Amino acid sequence: MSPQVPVVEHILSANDRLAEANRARLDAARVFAVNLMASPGAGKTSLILRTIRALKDRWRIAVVEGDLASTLDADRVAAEGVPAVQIATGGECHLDAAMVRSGLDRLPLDSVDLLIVENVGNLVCPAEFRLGVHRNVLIASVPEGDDKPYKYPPMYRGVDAVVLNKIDVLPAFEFNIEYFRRGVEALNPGVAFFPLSCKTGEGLDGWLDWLEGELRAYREG
Ligand SMILES: Nc1nc2c(ncn2[C@@H]2O[C@H](COP(=O)(O)OP(=O)(O)O)[C@@H](O)[C@H]2O)c(=O)[nH]1
Ligand SMILES: [Mg+2]
Repeated sequence: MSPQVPVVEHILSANDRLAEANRARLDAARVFAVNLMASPGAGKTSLILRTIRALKDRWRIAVVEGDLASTLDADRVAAEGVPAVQIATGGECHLDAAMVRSGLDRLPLDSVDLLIVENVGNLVCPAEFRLGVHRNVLIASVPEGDDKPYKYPPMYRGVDAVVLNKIDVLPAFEFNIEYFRRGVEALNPGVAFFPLSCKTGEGLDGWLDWLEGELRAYREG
């Protein structure tokens, strides 16, 4: 056995304990939390901005932004008038539960209904680290190609919804939605699936209805 294996297991189980503590904290404040994962440039921030604009009159929203460096995304979110915290991971390719905890420390949780977490752009590492959120969402996008579920299965397996963004550029790409969908279904049967465009707004209603439905069910449960 590799001497590295126990070390990795230790890190993951320590992370799981912190994730449970994050969940307890969110539940105590009745904050419904969603983690968005995707490659760099798939449209995580664009979907967050669209979601904020559509829902902020009905729900109190806050955002935790994860990136290797810079406050660019948090600045864009804050410009919408919602609380935003930027976590600079300093080179780490994913958020972990301790980073999310430091984000929670800096947010007014008692006056938040929906917390959106933008994970670091990466199609591999974020799948390994539980954060304590209530739902995990993967955003794929048309320019990445229709074979990504076949090549990056772990990310697709564990999520509660798959968004396919940038459908406005479908005519410019060889992208077979049925092939993509079959790959997703093989890994995660019945998962919620939302083809949409953050640019044109097409398909956004399906995503917003799902998200709001999950949020309502959580708050009524
Ligand atoms: N054509 C098109 N471009 C998009 C769409 N959504 C996002 N983009 C563009 O894709 C780039 C990356 O978007 P961003 O939201 O920053 O992605 P992130 O890195 O996943 O947060 C930006 O230039 C966006 O304007 C879309 O639906 N259609
Ligand atoms: Mg972003």
